[in-house]
Amino acid sequence: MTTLLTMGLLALVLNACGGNTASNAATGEHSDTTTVTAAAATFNGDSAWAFAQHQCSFGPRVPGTAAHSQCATWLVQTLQASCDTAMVQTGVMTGRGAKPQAIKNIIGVINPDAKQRLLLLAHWDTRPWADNDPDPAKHSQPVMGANDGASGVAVLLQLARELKAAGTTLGVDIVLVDAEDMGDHDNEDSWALGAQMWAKEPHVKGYQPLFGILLDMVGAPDATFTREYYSMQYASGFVDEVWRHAAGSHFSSAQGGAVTDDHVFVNRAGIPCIDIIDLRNSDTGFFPGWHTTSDTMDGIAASTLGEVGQTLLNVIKDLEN
Ligand code: 1BN
Ligand code: ZN
Repeated sequence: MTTLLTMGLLALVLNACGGNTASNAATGEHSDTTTVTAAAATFNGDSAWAFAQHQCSFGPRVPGTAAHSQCATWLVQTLQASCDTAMVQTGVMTGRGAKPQAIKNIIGVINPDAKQRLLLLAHWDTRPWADNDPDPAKHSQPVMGANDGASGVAVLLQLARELKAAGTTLGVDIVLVDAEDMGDHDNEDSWALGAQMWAKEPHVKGYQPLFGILLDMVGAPDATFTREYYSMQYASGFVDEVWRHAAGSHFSSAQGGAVTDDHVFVNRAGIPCIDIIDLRNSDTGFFPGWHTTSDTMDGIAASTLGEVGQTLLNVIKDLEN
């Protein structure tokens, strides 16, 4: 059983997000405007970097820890500041013999009444075990998840802030999913638990956006966003469209491997969803610090976050037309 809690509907602030009406504060006159600045011209990668840093300042965001719960509170507040509505979907997770833990998907909605919608996802939890660390003594330590966790969330928080400033006519749903990274390599269904929960019961009944975009590990200075296998299987046309709007050289036209990431479960629920993920030629197929204690802010480049955020702004601007 999951519950959806709506956190503070700030109706007055919302109008500022909509961007398609104008009022004269001095005269009280109110008029509809036909021109809407679709999206900010330049995405601020430095501000996204600071959002990643802030997440890491709580410590590893492992379900059941104080850092997880404190970060959840901050994420809700931060989405509330930029979105029309913020809500939390809660559930219970069991895994690896641990006692059941509460998990939370944190959701921000922009333009709730718009018919044309885009779904944006990133996972905000971090892996409890650095089981790929070169030092086996560290395998039971948690991962800080600057790249694997905080980077995608940081881009989406900054994007929400910029959409609020610039205005958009598109409906945008930001879903920060929990418990992506609790999985075992021999059990596909043990990954992406928050996304599985959301996919069974989306925050709106009959929810059907145009597309979904998942961000995962989008912060490395040498990131390579190849075309992930499942994204191509389910939504190759949308992969092409997003890559056409790529705002820099980290996007590669090469085919990447297959990753059982959150988007797989969203696709299985009937929503075409792609994964912008750093997939490269390495031992693991991921960045060198993947699931190690080295996944810290030292490995995050504002320029890469900026490129991904700018690409999303470009896509949104195009979908508005
Ligand atoms: C992505 C980031 N994933 C975990 N951290 C998903 C994944 C699942 C990666 C299975 C490899 C194998
Ligand atoms: Zn991971």
